[in-house]
Amino acid sequence: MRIFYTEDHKLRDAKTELFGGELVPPFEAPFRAEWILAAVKEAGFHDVAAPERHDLEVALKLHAPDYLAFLETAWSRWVADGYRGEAIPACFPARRMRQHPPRDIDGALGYYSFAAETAITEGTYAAARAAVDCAISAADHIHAGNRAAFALCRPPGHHAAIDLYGGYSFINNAACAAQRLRDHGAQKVAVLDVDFHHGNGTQDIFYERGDVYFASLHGDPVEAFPHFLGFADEEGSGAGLGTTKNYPLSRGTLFDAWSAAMTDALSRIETFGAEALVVSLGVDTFERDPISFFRLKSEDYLRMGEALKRTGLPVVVCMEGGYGVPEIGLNVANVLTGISS
Ligand code: 7XA
Ligand code: ZN
Repeated sequence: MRIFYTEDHKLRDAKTELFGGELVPPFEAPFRAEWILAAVKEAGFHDVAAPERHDLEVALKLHAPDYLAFLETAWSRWVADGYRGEAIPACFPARRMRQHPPRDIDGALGYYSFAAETAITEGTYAAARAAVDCAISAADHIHAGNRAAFALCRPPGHHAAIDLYGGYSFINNAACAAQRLRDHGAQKVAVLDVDFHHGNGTQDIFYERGDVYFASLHGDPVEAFPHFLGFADEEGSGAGLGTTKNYPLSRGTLFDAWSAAMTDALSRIETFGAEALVVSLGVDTFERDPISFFRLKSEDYLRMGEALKRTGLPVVVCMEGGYGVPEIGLNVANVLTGISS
């Protein structure tokens, strides 16, 4: 299996995250990709390739043009206004307020975000573009006839909605991979999101589309980020009615219950008739993840990969979350090993 990776991910190296009322070192940091890369090589995956550079053609089919322009210029606008810290939103267009993009960067940050933990920094946009390059290159690799590819994306992408960033996500890598597969001629594509957190961005992007199925297994939003999306009654709308499926799961969920939900999701994806599968892979479902509450063990990720393989579908795996413990590398490697078995 080819791994798409670029050192450009290191351009995203924020120093602050708003967490528990403090500015702390971010959970989502460059060491994550390095640990994962080392572990997958250790597991025998030596085919590591730099992604091709891509323009915004794919992303512009998913995200609003003004949103992408905002991401590109946010840091320079922030610096030009004389701020010394990292760019963090502080005022949001909440209920009964006007929904329009303000001229000032303070207002624009709030308008284009749904959460305040994620600081925009100097290299954020460049790193986000490089992560998209990994996802698109992985999709191209599948289109060329390969059964699986791993996009070692950093920063992650699955919280990035049509015109909102947050949850460490800026541009939606998995959605770009799915769109690329569609552009290559796949009539129906599925995105299976196995990160601990609901993929609100991916759901938002495809909610009204009948050509991309979205299924997500995640911590119940009644007690987990992103809090305001990911409930079981969200099923898509318009042409997309019936093509969104959410599995909110409770605190302490073990692999048996988790796996039953995945089996159900995969069976729905088969019924849908997907020709290719994009997996938003977060390993923050691990029992010792510092910000999550499922209880998966390292060996469970092997079973997860084997189940993905049994679909018989070509698979693009895009890296999402998973934090703080050395096992993130092993857990990702186990998924890839299962897929390759
Ligand atoms: O999959 N998404 C993540 O892993 C990021 C979650 C961000 C949570 C921030 C809550 N303080
Ligand atoms: Zn996550």
